[in-house]
Amino acid sequence: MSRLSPPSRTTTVVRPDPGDAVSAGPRRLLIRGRLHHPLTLTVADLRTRWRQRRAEVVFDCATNGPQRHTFDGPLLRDVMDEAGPAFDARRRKDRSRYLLSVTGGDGHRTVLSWAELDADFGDAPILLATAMDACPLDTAGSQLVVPSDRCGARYISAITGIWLGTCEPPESP
Ligand SMILES: Nc1nc2c(c(=O)[nH]1)N[C@H]1C(S)=C(S)[C@@H](COP(=O)(O)O)O[C@H]1N2
Ligand SMILES: [Mo]
Repeated sequence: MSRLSPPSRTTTVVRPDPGDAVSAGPRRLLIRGRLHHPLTLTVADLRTRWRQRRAEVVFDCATNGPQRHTFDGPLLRDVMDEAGPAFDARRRKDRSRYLLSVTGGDGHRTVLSWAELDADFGDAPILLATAMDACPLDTAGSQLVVPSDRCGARYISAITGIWLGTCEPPESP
């Protein structure tokens, strides 16, 4: 059988995949939800618009064992502050109701509570990495860094979105 296929009479339209770094340029992450200023950011934005921190971390992976990495990037809290969470910032109880959902390019998703990063509560130095082991993440996309976690599951890579909001339990079972 010939490996050459006859010219196709139908036209196939190939749409660029918005998550495809090649066709869409540098990866962008969308910060949306209950915010006054939703943001669309590249890794270069994360590097140039906020002060960079460094975290030397070790986390355990169920399949690959212990992983040791050095990450650079801004505090997630600093980036979220610019997005302007729509809570009453003066009221700790209001802030404590909020959560963040972070999604990776493959759909892997995790949640954080706002209180984990809030300086009046957990004050965890959670980063949106712009480099891992001195290698820039511009093409791969930013990675969530949760230094206080023993396990690696929340180190979401190739972040495409962060949502901030509240989640109310159903009224009754
Ligand atoms: N997008 C995405 N990020 C992810 C995962 C995943 O499946 N998808 N796995 C997590 C898990 S289980 C671990 S242990 C770390 C592992 O990171 P590494 O294997 O790249 O060192 O990435 C985390 N980040
Ligand atoms: Mo893992």
